[in-house]
Amino acid sequence: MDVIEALHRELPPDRLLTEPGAMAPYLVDWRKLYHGQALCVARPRETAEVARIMSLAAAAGVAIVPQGGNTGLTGASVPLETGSSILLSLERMDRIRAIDAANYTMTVEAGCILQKVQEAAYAADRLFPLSLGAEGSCRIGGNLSTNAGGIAVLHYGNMRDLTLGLEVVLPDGRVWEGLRALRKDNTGYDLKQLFIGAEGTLGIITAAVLKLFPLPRQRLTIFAAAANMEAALPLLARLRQASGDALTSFEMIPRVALELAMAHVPGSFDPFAQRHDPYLLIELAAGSEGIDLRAMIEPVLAAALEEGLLADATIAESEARAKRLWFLREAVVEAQGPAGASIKHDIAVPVAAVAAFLAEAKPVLEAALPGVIVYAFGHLGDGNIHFNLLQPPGVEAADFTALTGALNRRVHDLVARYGGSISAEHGLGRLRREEITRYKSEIEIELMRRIKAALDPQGLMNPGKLLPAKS
Ligand code: FAD
Ligand code: 2HG
Ligand code: ZN
Repeated sequence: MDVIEALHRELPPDRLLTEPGAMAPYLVDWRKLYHGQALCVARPRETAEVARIMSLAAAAGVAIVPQGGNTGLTGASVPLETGSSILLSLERMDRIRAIDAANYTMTVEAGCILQKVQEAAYAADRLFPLSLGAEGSCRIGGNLSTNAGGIAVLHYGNMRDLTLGLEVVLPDGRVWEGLRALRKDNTGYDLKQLFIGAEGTLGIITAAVLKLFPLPRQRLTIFAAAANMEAALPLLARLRQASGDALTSFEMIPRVALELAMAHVPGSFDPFAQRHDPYLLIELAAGSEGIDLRAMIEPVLAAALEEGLLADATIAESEARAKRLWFLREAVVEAQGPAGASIKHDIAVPVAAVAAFLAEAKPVLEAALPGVIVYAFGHLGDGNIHFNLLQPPGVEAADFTALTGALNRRVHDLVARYGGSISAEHGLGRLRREEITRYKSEIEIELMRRIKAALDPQGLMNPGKLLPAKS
């Protein structure tokens, strides 16, 4: 009996798609760069069903590609064009299994949409702090498998820091029940860390225990115009210090991005009368009403304006205004689509080196491709910049994207010189799986291959992603 026939016996019709039209949305990535093929799309509802699918696939030697919300930016959630794998969508496993407010934890299934998790925590007077532009669509299993970052890493950490336990179905169909809700557990290797950030190459995450935090009673949102990039760093340090480390977001938006947002995304606006570059979107949060965030921060802003570190600054006077300012941050991402083809770089350098990196990188790229738009924005407080390049006017999209390898090389070699990373939060996927061989040592790649071979000896989990092809 072939694997599809066996799956038909296991799963009701709505949980197994084989018709091309029904499968189509699962086979193309968010940016529409990768168009894959699959034998079928399986949509199990329970861990036991995932385990059954995995053991049938293992017995038949068929590869599995896990998928959450399919919002990933590196092509990792879409199967290869060979059409020989099963796409396993976790979307039907979207129950919140438990919220333990006293323990500050919640146990959720991998298919839960991030926003639903945030809302459930809020209803229990708790905060689940992971937050990113795709939060209305991305799912916890995808967040775990990419070790997602987002806009509050500065204070709360990334997905790895927010996870206490996991339930994982291994490639042979056995279930590892690691749903521990402990802050301390030194009983050998921390296995959950292997699956976090593994991009589905080691097993299927089916559930997780997540950390919760006190719900902030106050937030302060500031949109500021820095005098220049160099001025941002002392401001970051002063805000952290003056607020007792209540700073949760420190995002950077260059003028070029605000302009493109205003040109392409309705509802975008310029918060200031004058033009400035760059802008900072800053947020602070305090757990208690007794702390006056505004009184703490206003003198820091006043001093920065006085000294010329800042050219202007506005504090949101209402939640609605704060939302409008955050809308600009999302619009900056959205504006890239209508602006034409783009080449993404998701880089990190030490926070103190961001200004120097940008000052060096920008002219290098502008000289390499005259007219190219350097669209560098992002999580400045984490040293993580989305150093994206947009299609120059007058150059065909195909001619521009043909330069991807050469332009990647310029950016990534410089990143390496600054002791940085070529993927701060989006992962390697298909996009950077070969590129990484230039920047990780042989020993690191070898250790990764050994882990892969130990957990997935048949090489069935998400082939062609994360690990470079063997030469
Ligand atoms: P998918 O795209 O479905 O999958 C991602 C990877 O995880 C794939 O390798 C897949 O095989 C694997 N996977 C999925 N579920 C499982 C599972 N249950 N078990 C094992 N493997 C699994 N990312 C950031 O880090 N920070 C941001 O600020 C950010 N902003 C974004 C804004 C927009 C508008 C968009 C479109 C994307 C953004 N992203 C960001 C990227 C993306 O949203 C994240 O990588 C997110 O974590 C992916 O979740 P997903 O459910 O969509 O995963
Ligand atoms: C963000 O920070 C995302 O908004 C998307 O990580 C970045 O578009 C991008 O390159
Ligand atoms: Zn980002």
